[in-house]
Amino acid sequence: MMCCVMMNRLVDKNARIFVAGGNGLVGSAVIRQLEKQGYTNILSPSHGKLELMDRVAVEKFFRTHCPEYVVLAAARVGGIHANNTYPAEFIYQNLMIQNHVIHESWRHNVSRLIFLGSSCMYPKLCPQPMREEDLMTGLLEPTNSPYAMAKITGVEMCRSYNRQYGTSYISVIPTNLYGPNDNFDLETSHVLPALIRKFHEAKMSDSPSVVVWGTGSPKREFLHVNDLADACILLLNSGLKAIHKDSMIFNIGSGMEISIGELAGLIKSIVGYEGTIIFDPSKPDGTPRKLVDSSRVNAMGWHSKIQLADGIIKTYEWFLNNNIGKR
Ligand code: GFB
Repeated sequence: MMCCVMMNRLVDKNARIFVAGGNGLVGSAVIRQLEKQGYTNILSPSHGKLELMDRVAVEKFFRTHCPEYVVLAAARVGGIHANNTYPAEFIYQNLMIQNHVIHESWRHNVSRLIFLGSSCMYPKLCPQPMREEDLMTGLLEPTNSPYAMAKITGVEMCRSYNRQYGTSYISVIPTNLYGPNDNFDLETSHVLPALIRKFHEAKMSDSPSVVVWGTGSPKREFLHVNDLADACILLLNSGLKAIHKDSMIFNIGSGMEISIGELAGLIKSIVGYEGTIIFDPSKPDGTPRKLVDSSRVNAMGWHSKIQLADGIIKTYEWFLNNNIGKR
């Protein structure tokens, strides 16, 4: 059920838009696409200039710069190993960042905020594809439940502020993302950048095999981050107004699922590696499937445009052009 009302409201091209987390995968894509669409007044101080875990600094930033719109893409993120190894940091840092940014947005009359959630907020064994109504209906995947709990809290904060204060804050729930400015560190990255790096380095050093974590059987849905950024900008402009607690939450996915084993084969062929793939089942598989139902945002006119193979080719080019990994 689509429970929101549409009003015509376009974001002025000179509006002050604060993109929190502008150096990250998502934030940098949002800035890139905003600039491409002619937005001229984007505020995005670096981590060094604005510590989002410092409430006083965040309050001062809002008071000084008066952003009219906020895209909250700043977060402590990482792949399955990082989530599993640093659970305290993942829950604490994400709660701090989102508490400060959402609360100060409300205190400083921000008209529209987009909060970035994650598909790991859905229950581990959620029926597929997962609908926005399925949030909080079951147990979470243990490897990332601290991160997921923090993100669920962010969604609940947006809903609560909408309900009590009449704001119109939107939560988006992207599926697994990839693209330029991703993290390619083998310990902390997500699977797609990790495999680009592993296959590239194995090709360069003539290694006979590449190790892929887990059994290779879990399935994931991948979305190029430029497509997500376009969805965020569409929603920023939508003029939606909440009239139901679930109405301001949008899954954002490509609808295309692939097993980790098949993904490894695809990346291997794009990189041009000729050795063998070895699966390491001592490493966790994580959740078996994570396909989101994107019909809500599709109904608003957004569809993903970048095919997985094309997106991986472009991301590999970016990896090479930015001298990441050993050559
Ligand atoms: O992308 P990923 O780290 O995170 O792992 P999740 C996805 C799957 O790829 C898991 C396997 O089954 C991994 O075991 N995999 C195989 C690898 N080889 C590798 C490798 O070299 N590196 C990595 N990282 N994985 C994360 C969550 O879950 O997804 C976050 O932990 C967040 O909280 C994010 O939600 C989107 O998809 O399992």
